[in-house]
Amino acid sequence: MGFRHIRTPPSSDELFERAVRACREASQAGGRSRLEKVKRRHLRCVKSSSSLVVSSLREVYRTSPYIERLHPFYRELCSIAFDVNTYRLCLSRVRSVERIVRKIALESLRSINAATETREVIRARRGFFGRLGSLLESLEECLMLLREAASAMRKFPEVNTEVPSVIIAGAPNVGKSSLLRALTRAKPEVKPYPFTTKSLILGVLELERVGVQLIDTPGLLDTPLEEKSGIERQAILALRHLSDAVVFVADPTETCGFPLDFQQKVFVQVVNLVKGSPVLLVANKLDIASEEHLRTFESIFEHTEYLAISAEKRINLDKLVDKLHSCLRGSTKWRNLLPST
Ligand SMILES: Nc1nc2c(ncn2[C@@H]2O[C@H](COP(=O)(O)OP(=O)(O)OP(=O)(O)O)[C@@H](O)[C@H]2O)c(=O)[nH]1
Ligand SMILES: [Mg+2]
Repeated sequence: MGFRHIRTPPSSDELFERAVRACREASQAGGRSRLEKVKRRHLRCVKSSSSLVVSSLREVYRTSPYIERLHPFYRELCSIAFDVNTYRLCLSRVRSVERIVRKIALESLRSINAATETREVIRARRGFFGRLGSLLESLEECLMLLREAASAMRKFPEVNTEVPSVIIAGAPNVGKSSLLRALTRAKPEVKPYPFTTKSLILGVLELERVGVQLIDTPGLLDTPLEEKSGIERQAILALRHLSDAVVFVADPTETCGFPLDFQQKVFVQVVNLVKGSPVLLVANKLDIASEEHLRTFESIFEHTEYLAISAEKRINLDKLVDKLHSCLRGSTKWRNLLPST
């Protein structure tokens, strides 16, 4: 699903101005009598402005994604970014306004054709623009919401939902982005303070000719799910809907600023969220971790199996890649993608 090319719906003022312009440009017409000339001019005016408005409104609802048809990950992302119910109502409102515009245009064309005096022709044309103006004005709130939704969707990460995905999760400042940098060509920001990553960042790791998608996520706090911030919720959505495996990055040195028992609570939350997908626990910053750090780490993480690595100094990354490989090899997505030769 590509969101980059979603068009921005016009405002109602913009649409009305375009309609007036289309009328002006279409108004050159000949005819035998004065009445006939005026009629032809105004018929062309109403026809071209109404068809411009109709096609613009059609484009709005044809190019706006149907939320129901999106992958569950994007569906939930939409519901975080904007009011999905109003979005749906607005799309159907655009449809119905498009129908009404066609109807009032037809009525005006009939009145112009039936007119016996130029005054009547002008009245019919003015009537058309009067109704068109108020119809479009009544649509402004919806067009505004659709514009906001389009601009939010354009910023969505371009996740490939068909390829195996590994989510890199953990508390803030533990080295998640450093790991993505070390394993892929992606260049996420790495800073010595928490909350650097504010959205999902993608990288690709080639494993046996399969491009595995690695997704770096914003740091998670140990708060209950319903209290998560908008930024954290992106990480939750990725874990819930996209993860074929998770690399949970912990920092045994606690230089990240988050104590180990805090990180362990986040770990439990992640394991519960991805029910079913394997979660690989890694202890990062091995280059500065002491024996003591690792012993405390092991006892707080209740002797869960883990791999000690250093993302920055590239220690044990080959072992991590091997582990990921064996986790993903069995997945359906993997089998579907692996070239049969
Ligand atoms: N010594 C050492 N420092 C590391 C290692 N990996 C990451 N760091 C440092 O840890 C800090 C945080 O790194 P990031 O990769 O930005 O951490 P993050 O988990 O993505 O942080 P947020 O996006 O804020 O959640 C930076 O100062 C890194 O240089 C490592 O293996 N060893
Ligand atoms: Mg980061």
